[in-house]
Amino acid sequence: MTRLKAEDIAGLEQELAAYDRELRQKTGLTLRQIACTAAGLRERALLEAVPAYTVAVIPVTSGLGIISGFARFVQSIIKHLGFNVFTTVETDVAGLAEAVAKQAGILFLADDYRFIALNLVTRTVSDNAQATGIGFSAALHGMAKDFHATPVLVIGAGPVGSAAIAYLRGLQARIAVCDLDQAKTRPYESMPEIKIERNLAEALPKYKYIIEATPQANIIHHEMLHPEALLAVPGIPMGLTPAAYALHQDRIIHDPLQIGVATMLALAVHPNGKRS
Ligand code: 2YH
Repeated sequence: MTRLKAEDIAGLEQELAAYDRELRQKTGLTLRQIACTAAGLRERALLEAVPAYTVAVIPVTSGLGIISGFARFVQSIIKHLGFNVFTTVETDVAGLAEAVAKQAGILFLADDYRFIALNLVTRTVSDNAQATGIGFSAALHGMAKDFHATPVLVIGAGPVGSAAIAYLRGLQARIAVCDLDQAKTRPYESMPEIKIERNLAEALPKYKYIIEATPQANIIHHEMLHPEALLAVPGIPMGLTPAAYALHQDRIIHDPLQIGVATMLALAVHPNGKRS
């Protein structure tokens, strides 16, 4: 699992409004609408939840420790969606105590392995990997529209890719999956509706809709991509080479935290307490 680095998120807080405009232009949906669509929550229901919840972000020092700017950026994404949110002064267990003492109803916290949102009212947990998978799928759906006619290739069948596949199945999309690790694609062998692609270089040019959910850098070169390819790229680092990214960037959705965090929040306030 990739651990974010401070440079992955540096400066993005100031660009949130511009990123939201970019999402709207590319997908027809704002960040909040992408999150709500992915979580199966009406946008109005999310906004109605605003007065009911204060959100706290708790920095966690365990493992490799604090990532500079991480908690602040998570806080700014949640604020951008309209919620009252603060970052605790204390970290770890003391931060949890502080968040509850200050009446927070939803807590965001991450160590090196998991990044979760806890809803203390509904006692539910939403998970960043799952939220990222479904959030980027909803964003790609906004860009692509006709998943029934044209198949979607999911590259990487880890937690993010698997969540994307589950979401796409719910949309009755035509799905193909490619992962170098055959153990990761094995669960899909018993699903005849899902095509398993064994060779990325051979598979890529055939697909117009792509979710790139691998932690590998520079595995996708420009020549491998369909000229009209639309890509949702939650993978960090991104699998496209810098040249491929530059040539396709008008057709790519890529961010390190925004869609995942927004979708975690929408899942966390879901009245049916959708669980990861
Ligand atoms: O980046 C990560 C992990 N790879 C989990 C991601 C799950 N999709 N964790 C962030 C660690 C943050 C740190 N503990 C902090 O600043 O609080």
